[in-house]
Amino acid sequence: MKIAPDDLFLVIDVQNDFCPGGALAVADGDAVVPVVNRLAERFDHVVLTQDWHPAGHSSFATSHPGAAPFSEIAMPYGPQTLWPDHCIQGTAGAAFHPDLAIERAELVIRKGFRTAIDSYSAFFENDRKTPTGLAGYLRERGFRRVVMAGLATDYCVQYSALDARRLGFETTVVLAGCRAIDLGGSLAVATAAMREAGVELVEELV
Ligand code: VGL
Ligand code: ZN
Repeated sequence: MKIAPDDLFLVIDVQNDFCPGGALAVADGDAVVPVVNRLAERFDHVVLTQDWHPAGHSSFATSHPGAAPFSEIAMPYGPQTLWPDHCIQGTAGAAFHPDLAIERAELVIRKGFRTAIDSYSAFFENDRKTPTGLAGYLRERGFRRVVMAGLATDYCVQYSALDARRLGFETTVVLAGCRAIDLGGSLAVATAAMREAGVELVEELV
């Protein structure tokens, strides 16, 4: 794929808490860092997302007495997986991986900052309705295609890719720059859903 000036590289949640040693570590999560850095150099425009929760966020198992991390509960907006406390605003865990090249990022979009609702997607909170503002930003700047990578393939990358497609952007996910949580087969489900929606899945961007 030739990279065009109206292609955007969207880097999803490459933060310490999703890397080995972090609160919600994704296996091999830090392996995406050099891949993402190399990809970012090839694009004219780069945007980052940052999972950014207040302490006591409703997606944390600790906010629901008796609930175990990785179990699921019903929220007013639908089913919600409960996570270990992670990416708490201002903590080291919420910071970007120290080796992530962030200098060229033109925008950092933070998400998950409302206590009552989680936000996997870079575009909408988990009600799939409340916008983050990213779609308006991308449209106003005239981007046509969104190429993305980051963490985790089956959660924030998947939700962001499905929404980007739904919003009418050409959408590519570079799998070499992604790693999955893979909870109960969620990676296979996510991969099928992205394909079905017309998201282009590639191992590398050639
Ligand atoms: C994520 C679970 C909870 C992600 C964020 O970045 O994929 N997953 N918060
Ligand atoms: Zn989160």
